[in-house]
Amino acid sequence: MAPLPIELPKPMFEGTPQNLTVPNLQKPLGRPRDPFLAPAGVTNVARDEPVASSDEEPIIGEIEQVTDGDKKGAEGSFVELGPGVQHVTLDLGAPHEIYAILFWHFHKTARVYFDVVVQVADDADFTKNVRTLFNNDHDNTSGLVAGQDMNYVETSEGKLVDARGSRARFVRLYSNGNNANDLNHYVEVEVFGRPAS
Ligand SMILES: [Ca+2]
Ligand SMILES: [Ca+2]
Repeated sequence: MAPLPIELPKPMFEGTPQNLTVPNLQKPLGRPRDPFLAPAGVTNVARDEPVASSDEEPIIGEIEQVTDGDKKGAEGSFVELGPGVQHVTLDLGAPHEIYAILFWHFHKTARVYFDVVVQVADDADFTKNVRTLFNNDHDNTSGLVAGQDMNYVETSEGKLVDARGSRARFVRLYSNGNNANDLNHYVEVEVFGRPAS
């Protein structure tokens, strides 16, 4: 086992604001995230892989920015999807053993994105062998299934979800606006894994 080779973007703000009035909000750790251990040799297998979206005509930017390797928080480094429930689906091209999914919706300012759900599946339409790895839609607004995970504040560290070695080709992330507006954003999604044997 070895720590994931995570490369973080430059922070856009210091600390974590305490004045966010969001229910069920995870308390900030107050220090860098602990290293995440996975089998040695696991890398980001999502880089430059194709992405589909429920909003194929983003308001700002291009869907391809989800996996282009640019993780900067600045204007021009995120794609903006329309209001309400939207999702992006990454195609890894072949089945992989997935150990972690790391994603940044937006980290220019501190925000909380709502109804964040992360799933993996064997098919692009998410009908075969769907597994939910993270879900903070506690009241099932999105109609997938109610989740138990907490809301969290976006930072330059991104959100890391333990995928526990799940075998899958497709990764999907849902969101439903954020505490600043109804829109949905992605700076980058990384999938740490290796080809399934
Ligand atoms: Ca990007
Ligand atoms: Ca909800």
